[in-house]
Amino acid sequence: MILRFITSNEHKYEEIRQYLKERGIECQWVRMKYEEIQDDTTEAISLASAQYLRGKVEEPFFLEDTGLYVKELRGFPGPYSSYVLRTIGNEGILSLLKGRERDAIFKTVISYCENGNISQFTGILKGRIGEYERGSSGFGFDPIFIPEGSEKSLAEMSIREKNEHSHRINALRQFMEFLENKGSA
Ligand code: ITT
Repeated sequence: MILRFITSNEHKYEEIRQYLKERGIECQWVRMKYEEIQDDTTEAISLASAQYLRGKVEEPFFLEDTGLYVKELRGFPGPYSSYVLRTIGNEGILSLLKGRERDAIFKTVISYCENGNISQFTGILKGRIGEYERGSSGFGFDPIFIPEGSEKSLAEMSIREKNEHSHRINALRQFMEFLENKGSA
């Protein structure tokens, strides 16, 4: 089967494409930027995006919304992650956290739309915010995020290494199980 993935973000597509390719599943990139609502949860934003695209993009399709949640900042930037990256950036987060606890999680919520029905799959990656930016692969917050049990930031990993534990792939695994149980993948 071919899975249609709607995103404007080439890195997200590449991570998902590689994971699916190794499992013999083809991923088709629908490259578009769509309107995203502002809400307090990643789940709600992901769902609203799928509802907005339903009827506009050929089904079945999926998309995902991702946020970085820093415990000490009570979950900030969470659903405001894009805006925060564009404004204060990784350096801004590092200054907010000087001398403070650094626990954080990444959360990805995939929304899959088939025959007008939307199903959601959530994946989490636990870790901490490093003391400074490290590494040059990946994108977004990768240089400041160190997964639990790792010495490296996500930006110091290859896509394959990042995919072993990432929020995105954890959500994708559940999505794949759902399709297998339905007999579609
Ligand atoms: P879409 O078209 O799929 O919405 P986007 O880049 O706008 O692409 P999000 O709103 O889901 O994606 O992402 C919020 C921000 O979090 C965005 O600035 C990303 O760069 C960043 N981000 C998302 N996933 C990440 C990851 O795996 N590692 C580091 N940063 C990530």
